[in-house]
Amino acid sequence: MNFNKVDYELSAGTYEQLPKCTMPEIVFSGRSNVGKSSLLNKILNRKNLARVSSQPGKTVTINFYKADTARLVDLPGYGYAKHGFDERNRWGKMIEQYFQSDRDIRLVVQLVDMRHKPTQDDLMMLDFLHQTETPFIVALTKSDKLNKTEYAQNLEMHNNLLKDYRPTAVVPFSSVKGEGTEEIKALIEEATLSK
Ligand SMILES: Nc1nc2c(ncn2[C@@H]2O[C@H](COP(=O)(O)OP(=O)(O)OP(=O)(O)O)[C@@H](O)[C@H]2O)c(=O)[nH]1
Ligand SMILES: [Mg+2]
Repeated sequence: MNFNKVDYELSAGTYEQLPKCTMPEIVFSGRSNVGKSSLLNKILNRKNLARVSSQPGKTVTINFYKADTARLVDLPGYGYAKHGFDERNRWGKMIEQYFQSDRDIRLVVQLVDMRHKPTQDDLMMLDFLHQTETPFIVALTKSDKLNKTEYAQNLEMHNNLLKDYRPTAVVPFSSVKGEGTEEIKALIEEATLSK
């Protein structure tokens, strides 16, 4: 897969707007503000393809980016406190419809903030991925914000908490330092070639 040749394709805000699945899909999921846009921009070697926001929770659509051999699918961030019940409901419905719309999902990159324990929403998502046997990796974001001791402690904590969900890999990642970029790209590449 050519990571340097990826273009924005479309944003879907309703089920009807989802594109037909015509290619393998790599899905990016995580809570609002976890660093999803930053990770996408980093692996695609772009400054601002996926918009990095200082205002969390702005993304309420599923965004599709097209590469030569796969689509990259950016799910809306969940768990943003200011979203009212209706908005959260809408989120849940969209995600559910996406996963149930007969896709060729090769890999989910689930983002979790390395500094903190997974949230209830993170655990719900991990549980869903595990239950549905969807292949996924966990990117532990903002790794640069931890000192050496915290880094080791939190890596162990996450590995322990995550192991029951059976991720293919757990990768510390920093969009600032670049840590984890090549490993995540290799795992995506491998997933697009699987089957
Ligand atoms: N230090 C550090 N900051 C990061 C990292 N990744 C993201 N950030 C910062 O965290 C904030 C949120 O990053 P985004 O990439 O916009 O997060 P997002 O998950 O796309 O957020 P929403 O789309 O709003 O849900 C921004 O201020 C980023 O600069 C990282 O690896 N290290
Ligand atoms: Mg974003």
